[in-house]
Amino acid sequence: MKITNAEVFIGGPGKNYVTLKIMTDQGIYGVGDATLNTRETLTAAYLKDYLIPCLINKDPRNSEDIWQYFYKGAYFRRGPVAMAAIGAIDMALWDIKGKIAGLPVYQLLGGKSRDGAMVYAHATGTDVEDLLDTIAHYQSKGYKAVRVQCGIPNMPEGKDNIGYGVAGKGDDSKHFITDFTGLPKEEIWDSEKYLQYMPSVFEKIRDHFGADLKILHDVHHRLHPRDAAAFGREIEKYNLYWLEDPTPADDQTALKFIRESTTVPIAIGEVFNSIWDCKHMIEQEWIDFIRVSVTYAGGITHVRRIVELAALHHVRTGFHGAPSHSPISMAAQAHINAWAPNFGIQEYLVLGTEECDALFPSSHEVKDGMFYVSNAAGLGVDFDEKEAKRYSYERGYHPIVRLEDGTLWDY
Ligand code: CS2
Ligand code: MG
Repeated sequence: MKITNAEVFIGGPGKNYVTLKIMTDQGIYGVGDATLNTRETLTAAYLKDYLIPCLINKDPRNSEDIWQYFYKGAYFRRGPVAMAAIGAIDMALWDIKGKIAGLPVYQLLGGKSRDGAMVYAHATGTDVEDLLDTIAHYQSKGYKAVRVQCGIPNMPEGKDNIGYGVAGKGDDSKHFITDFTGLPKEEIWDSEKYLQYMPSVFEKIRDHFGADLKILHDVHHRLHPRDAAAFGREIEKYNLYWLEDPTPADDQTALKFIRESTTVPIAIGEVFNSIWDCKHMIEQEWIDFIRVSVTYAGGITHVRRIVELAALHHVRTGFHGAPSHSPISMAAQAHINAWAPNFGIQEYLVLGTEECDALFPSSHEVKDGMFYVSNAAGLGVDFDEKEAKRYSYERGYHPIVRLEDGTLWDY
């Protein structure tokens, strides 16, 4: 069996999805997602200019060797661009493997360890009342877990009028905005205002919804280790499911101090792209959840390796699932989630607009806050090239964060 051709498409409804399609001489094809949010053309170029020419005539069944070929063969290894490109190829090869076998990918990984995988929704409020309404909305739809983000009173808005955590009801687009209208927007951050206010938000959520709701919160890399440690200690009584990205993710040892100071569960890793970015913190057992994704961390082959390491150290999965992931990588993650003995939870934002469903027809199902993986052969998601013609690339940026005096801060 041979790979005959591979093509890259960019675009989607409100997104620059980077979709790879690998064709074979037996008519079977596979699809992969290389969407590196706000740097999408780079993964497309990496695939088109460097990887695809080497793929032609390779046997698609040798997914491990192909992974090693592109990882070791680059010499300058790792980094989000290379790993997202390799990841897309890897997803497509697992898709092909499943289609050859006539089995869903989770069967090739070791079968199902659970029927449905718990997902969490994003609940964001301009203020606490708004947030409580949004949580109630998700609860009524059957969600057992929500990530809660709230506008902080008196947080300066900055010149572009963006305040931390501020978004319309049930809509997270403003806080984690990808903006397509010019240069990056700027927002202002003030750790003190955040730290003074946020514990009262958790208190109100617990008072309102009781002990069973799983509460997650994302600090988005914005605290110093000492502040994060003190914050974690202060909010222990609200029994969070996790505190995400308390400090910038570059520094693994910052987690040691937080871990030794508080029992708050720590989740990190959405910006990691290799096992080497998280090996130490996993082995030291400084974290509770690993947030890598198949897109940014080299596909199923590499993420499986991270999951296996994590399992040895009581670390559970909590894969990244922001809207920048196309339904292809969400499907690939669903197969790992169905299998992984150390599955924790999956981030899930409703992608299901009619346009998105038409572009990526899929047989996966999300119901009552659970993701039910498809039994179709391969990844269980397709890509409609005719639909893709409706979309084109548009440059977008994440916001820039500054302190009030102008100092540049972590987004
Ligand atoms: C966030 C992301 O989902 C999350 O946990 O941290 O939305 C993040 O802001 C984006 O993925 C950046 O592209
Ligand atoms: Mg996050």
